[in-house]
Amino acid sequence: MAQLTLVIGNKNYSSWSLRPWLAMKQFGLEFHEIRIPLYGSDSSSKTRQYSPSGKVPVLLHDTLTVWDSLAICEYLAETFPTLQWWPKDKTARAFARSITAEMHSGFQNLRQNMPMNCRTKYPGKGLGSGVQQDIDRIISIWKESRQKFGNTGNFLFGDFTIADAFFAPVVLRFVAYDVQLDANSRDYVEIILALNAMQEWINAAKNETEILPQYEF
Ligand SMILES: N[C@@H](CCC(=O)N[C@@H](CS)C(=O)NCC(=O)O)C(=O)O
Repeated sequence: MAQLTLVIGNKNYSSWSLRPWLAMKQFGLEFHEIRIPLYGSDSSSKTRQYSPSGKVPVLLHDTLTVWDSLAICEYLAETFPTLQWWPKDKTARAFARSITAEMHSGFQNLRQNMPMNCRTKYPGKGLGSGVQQDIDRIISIWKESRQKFGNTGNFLFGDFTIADAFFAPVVLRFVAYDVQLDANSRDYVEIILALNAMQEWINAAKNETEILPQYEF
């Protein structure tokens, strides 16, 4: 099997990069990592060496380039079909795909007002227009997933799936901005934070030196 290479942005800020990175770690895939700090003078030219969209993450595998976090996870699910990337049960899988797609295409208010930041805490900040609605919807997604499908484990569908990888950046946003959560969401936040891979990502983020003022308060 050819080597897998994942091109990512800054670990402190790049929420899209975290998703496939975490999924690959959780499913035990070995991969080479290329980190391109974003929004520097040469970031765009460096990113475009790998990414047709000029954005990260990008997966390189043999002669193939896959860009976009969801496309990467779906490609990995097809390439490593013995691993359980999505829930086994069809109903649970449809639900998992729906909430993953909802995360992928939605929650603009949360994204804009509460940028991911692993190393700085901004308690109470970021509650701009529409953010509380996004937070409420995420709390309700986590509750419904775990209640309906999660009784075999701690994650949204019991075992870790792509859906958890997609909500992991939100976990970091909730921690950074000290968002008020219900008991179920607090528990889920702790479960995700306790993953070795998450700790590895956070520690690496803390060691990064780039500061992007547009993502700081
Ligand atoms: N929908 C894409 C979004 C990727 C994206 O927006 N990546 C940001 C970093 S987190 C980026 O590369 N920004 C650099 C730029 O826009 O120049 C995905 O899921 O991968």
